[in-house]
Amino acid sequence: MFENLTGKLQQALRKISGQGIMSESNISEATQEIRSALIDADVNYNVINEFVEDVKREALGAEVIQTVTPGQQFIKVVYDKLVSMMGEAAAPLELKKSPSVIMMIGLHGSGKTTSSAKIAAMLRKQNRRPLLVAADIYRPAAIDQLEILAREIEIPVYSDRNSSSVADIALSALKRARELNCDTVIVDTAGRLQIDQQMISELVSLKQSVSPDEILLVADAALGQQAVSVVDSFNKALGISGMILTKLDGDARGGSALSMRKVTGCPIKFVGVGEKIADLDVFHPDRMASRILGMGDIVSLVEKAAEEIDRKEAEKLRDKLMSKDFDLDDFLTQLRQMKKIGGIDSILKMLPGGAQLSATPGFDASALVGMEAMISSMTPKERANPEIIDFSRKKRITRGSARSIQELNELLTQFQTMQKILRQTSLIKKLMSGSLLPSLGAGMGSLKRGSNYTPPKKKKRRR
Ligand SMILES: Nc1nc2c(ncn2[C@@H]2O[C@H](COP(=O)(O)OP(=O)(O)O)[C@@H](O)[C@H]2O)c(=O)[nH]1
Ligand SMILES: [Mg+2]
Repeated sequence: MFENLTGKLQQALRKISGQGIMSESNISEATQEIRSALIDADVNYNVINEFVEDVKREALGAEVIQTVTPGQQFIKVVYDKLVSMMGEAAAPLELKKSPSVIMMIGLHGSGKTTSSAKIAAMLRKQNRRPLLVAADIYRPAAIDQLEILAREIEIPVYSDRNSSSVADIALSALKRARELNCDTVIVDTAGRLQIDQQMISELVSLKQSVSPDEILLVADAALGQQAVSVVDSFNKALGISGMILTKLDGDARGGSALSMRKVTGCPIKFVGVGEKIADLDVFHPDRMASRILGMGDIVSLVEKAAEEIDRKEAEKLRDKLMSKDFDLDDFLTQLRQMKKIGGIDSILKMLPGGAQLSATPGFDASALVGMEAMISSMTPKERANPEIIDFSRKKRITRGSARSIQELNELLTQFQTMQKILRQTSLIKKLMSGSLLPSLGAGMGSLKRGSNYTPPKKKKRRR
């Protein structure tokens, strides 16, 4: 599947991957080719436009990583945007009630019955006890089909060939589930060739009778853009919780897998990749993007290079923190740096004992924002010599940063403490012993809350 799309994307990207400079014109050229590849794959037009704009903007604004080519970096941008187009992360089933109910809906032939059995088999592997329910009462053959599949995978099935009420069947099935000690009920419903009112009202009454944990819409990937309107109508009438795209092993062009999430706002939870029971995959946007691009090696190369830069920045920052002439100006630069390279947490992890600090109750990294505002309102002289900050300077600084005198006092006290401790050569020992950590933690927490800052009590040394 997707061979065509993959081929075209690779062609577009290969041209750019070796290029040493990323200019507006070669980015434009590459995105133009990507655009036409996506159009051919039947991706929704608006989604394509948004995607192309995002890629362009990000590619032009991206900071250059020395160890990879700009072209490779561009591929990573395309990959990232593909992942976010498909929903970032996998969306697991949310089964909360006991027994939980999953309702399978969709057009005739989309793969509801097959997918019901596939999900049952998958859930059993996760140590759940599923019960399949035959609620497609219009075709006896449909009930047979589910029973045969259920027998094959040795999962109990509930059916009632004499009932004409799907809601009743589902309620009786719930009872049966409790008797059999089953924890998940999967209701396979009837579909039609197109959406009609009778089918919808039947599904609505079914929904009302058993209030399902999940309503999964099963759609054939080959439907492409047409599937979007199907999803929309079902969603309006019933509120679906997720989608299963089936027949991705077939000649689907990929457009629905790529754009369904963006267009409908509904996550794709699983994909069907064959007729067999095992042919059901959890939908992982990142893996799918890798597969579609077929350039996973380049993507991980760029990821590694970017991580390396973060590591070096964090090391530089750590050295600075430990150097002797650390003043408020440095503090400000470091605060900004911290934000850029993924927050204080990433630096703390590298400091001896830092992991302990970020786990300290009351420690709140968001207090850094307030600190930044106050230091920004200081003059360079004040930053270099905080001791000259008298009352009138304090009034000016707090006005400029919209903070209280008390907050500023806390910052200064805290900075002094920090500076003093940082100047001591026994810093590492202190960090390791944890005695510095509670003081920083308490200080930052109280700054955030704006309460009185109480100097940290002497803590017993941890072992
Ligand atoms: N190749 C392939 N065939 C599938 C997939 N899912 C379902 N099918 C086939 O599609 C046909 C219709 O499936 P069925 O479950 O009966 O659809 P329903 O009418 O929605 O219940 C059957 O022949 C299935 O074997 C899939 O992911 N890949
Ligand atoms: Mg069926």
